[in-house]
Amino acid sequence: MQSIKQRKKVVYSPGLTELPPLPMDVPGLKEGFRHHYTCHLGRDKYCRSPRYYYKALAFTIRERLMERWNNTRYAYLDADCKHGYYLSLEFLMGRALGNALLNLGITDEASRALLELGLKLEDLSAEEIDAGLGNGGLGRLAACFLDSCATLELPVMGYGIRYEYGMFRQRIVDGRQVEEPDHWLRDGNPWEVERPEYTQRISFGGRCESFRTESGETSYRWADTRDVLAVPYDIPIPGYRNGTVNTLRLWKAAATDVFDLDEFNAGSYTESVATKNEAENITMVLYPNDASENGKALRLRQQYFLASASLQDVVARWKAHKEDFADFAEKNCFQLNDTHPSCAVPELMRILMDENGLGWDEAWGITTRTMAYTNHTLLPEALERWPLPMFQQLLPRSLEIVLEINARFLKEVAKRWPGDSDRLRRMSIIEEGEPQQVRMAYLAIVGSFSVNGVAALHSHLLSEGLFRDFYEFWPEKFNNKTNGVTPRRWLAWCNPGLNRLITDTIGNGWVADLGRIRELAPYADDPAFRERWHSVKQENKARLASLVEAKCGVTFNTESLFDVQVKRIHEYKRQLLNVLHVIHLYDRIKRGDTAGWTNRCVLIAGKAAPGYYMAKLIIKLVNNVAKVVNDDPDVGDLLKVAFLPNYRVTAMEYICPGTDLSEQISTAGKEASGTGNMKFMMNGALTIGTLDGANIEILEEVGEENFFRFGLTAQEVEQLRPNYYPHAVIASDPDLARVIWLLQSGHFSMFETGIFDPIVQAITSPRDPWMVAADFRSYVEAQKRVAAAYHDREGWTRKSIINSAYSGKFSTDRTIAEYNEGIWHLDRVKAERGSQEEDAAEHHLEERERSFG
Ligand code: 26Q
Repeated sequence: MQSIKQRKKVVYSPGLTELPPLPMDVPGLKEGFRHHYTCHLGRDKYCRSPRYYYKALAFTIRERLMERWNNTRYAYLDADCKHGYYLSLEFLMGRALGNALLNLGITDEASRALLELGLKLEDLSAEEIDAGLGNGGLGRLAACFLDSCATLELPVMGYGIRYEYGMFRQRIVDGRQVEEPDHWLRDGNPWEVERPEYTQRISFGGRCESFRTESGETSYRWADTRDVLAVPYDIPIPGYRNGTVNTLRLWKAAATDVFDLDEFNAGSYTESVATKNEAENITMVLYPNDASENGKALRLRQQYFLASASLQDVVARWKAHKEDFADFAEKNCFQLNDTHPSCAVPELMRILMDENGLGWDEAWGITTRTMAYTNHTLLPEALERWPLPMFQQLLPRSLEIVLEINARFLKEVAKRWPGDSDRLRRMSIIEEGEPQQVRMAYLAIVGSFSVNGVAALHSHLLSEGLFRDFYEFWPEKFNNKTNGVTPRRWLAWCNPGLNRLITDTIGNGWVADLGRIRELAPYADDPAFRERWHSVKQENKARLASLVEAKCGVTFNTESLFDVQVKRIHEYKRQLLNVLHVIHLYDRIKRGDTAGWTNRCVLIAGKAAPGYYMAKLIIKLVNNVAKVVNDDPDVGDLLKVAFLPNYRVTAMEYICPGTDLSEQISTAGKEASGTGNMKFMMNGALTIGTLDGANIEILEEVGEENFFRFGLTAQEVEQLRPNYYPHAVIASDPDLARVIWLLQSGHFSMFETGIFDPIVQAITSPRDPWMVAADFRSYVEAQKRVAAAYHDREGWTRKSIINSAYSGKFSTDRTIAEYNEGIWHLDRVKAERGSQEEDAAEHHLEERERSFG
């Protein structure tokens, strides 16, 4: 056993960095603003550009984060605490300004300071471009997690990639999606701090050599590599009014210096510059697919780049303070956000063995006690696989290690199930075939001590289905962590009207302890409270309606039911089922079947992966149906349809507060969790949904009478599959038959004959994996219950209040507390508080200690 090692002594000069705290009041903020506007940005009284107003405010806030950021770092260092690292190819952060103001507790002060300068906070806020460094759910979850880690005072750092181009911007031309590059850094990013002093060197290519060490052991060397530099950019992550500011570290690729380039290029200048380009390409663009795009070498480069840079960074910091790796696993934990960063498993092995001289067993012990893997998908086709030859070429040393991991692992499996060669084939990290493939999920499972799904049903289906063999081998590794969303951004910030009403009613404790929002439940029976709740919803609907008017030219009447489905466009999410219902409503209107009608505004938004033909066709269909419906004078206010372009974090901040009905209608067993469903619920929308993902848990919280459930269960879906005949379903349902007929007859494609044939084919195919037709009747009946319920305004408002009141479970504070209790085991570390935090925080923290331990 090794003895307890002392921390190395660090020498620093406090005099260099000690400053008086910056004022957080109105005069202080005004002063800061003027200083940055004139002295820092160099603008004068004649420049009246909102962009510079925004920048001046951003810098004013940023410097107030800085002192807390340093204090937090010092607190973590002093505590010598265990750290968590969230490794993710995506962080869908959205805007930072409002979040920083809210979490610092100076929204009102900033607002007033600006008013006194003749400016409006909302106008400045609108200047900020979203940091769209993610596709959807998985990326936004990472962002919500960071907010909760900082709020819970957990020493967790995010590691990601600083993509030059984030998620593409979507425009709609002739009803079709057109992608445009998102050059979000063009005007600079006031929220990042470049830290070239922590640059790491990342190797690619080359070959492996073995050699004898002086002590006579075999060791390995990775030679003739092509190297790239990883330069970190740090982004502050403020906790909610607690003085904590954590770090999101994003890596940018840069070429190594020119001398190195000359080696490869035999002194050729132009070749040299081209190589520089190749290096910098690694972090140029986010892959815009939310299901794995297999076989793109650049994507594998990105993944290894992130894993290697982050691990080297952590190990370098470790070695600055510690003599050896004896308690590395007790002090560090890496959470892998899906398999995307799972190169981290062989990479940590390589760093420990090849660069630090540890033996296999010791390195493997450390690796498998520090890695934890979260799965986000149930679709087998979305599991990441890399062709072995590509892996070999790009990461020869990693592959060697993966093969050794696999050989040792399969030996254990064979011991447990002797002679079961089929099981070995099924469980092998290497899939046989032409070419062989590396199964990244299996690598992640074998290399981790924890494997979790993101909702109860999802985790259950992982153990029973996708990862059954592994569950049988290691049942203790498998666990569930139901997703959440941060109530700071997704209620307190995005819905100021509701924030005020809730806070007036039960105080503001709910913001940092969402369980307490349950105290609203009794007020559902109070008519005066319901009236206030309803009028907040109406204001939010008006705000959403103006957005729709401005971006789509469609007029939404706020007296109508606002029926919303916003998420990535995917067949399994069944935007098609929504459209079929819209066509059915249109058909009813045209037939005059409108007795007891509820006026409805249907809003759909979302991006399609650029290469996903059917998803793009669905967007076209939504737009064509919208055009026919909205232009038909017979329809009027009975039904409106709009497709809102360029859905993103900021769009959702306007959409969820103004929504009455949240569409969560995926084929049961396909949506791992969903998180949009939680944002809507918090903001008082009712859900129409299948028993899928976290919908099930939402239903459990609110009860059947406050949720519109429909459709086959996951089990029924699989039972029906072999005997599914959509033609028979259509033949026995005249409403569906008419809808299909309208589609086929070209009613929505007058001058574009046959463009929707592939959609009709998909729906009518017995092999339709998403079984759209199977759930049509049940969906339409559920929508009838929705329409009837909306007629009863008091009843609806009651249900709306109940939905918010029972949304406490879906705070990422609860999710993160569970990650920490079940997986990370980090101690909370309090950072020094400023005066601003003092009053607000003490109160919340005590409350939270009681609920989360
Ligand atoms: C992989 C390899 C190559 C290129 C792209 C990808 C890739 C990128 C993003 C694969 C998947 C994603 C994103 C997946 C995702 O967002 N999944 C969602 O995660 C949410 C958070 O857990 C869940 O709520 C959703 O149910 C799930 O669909």
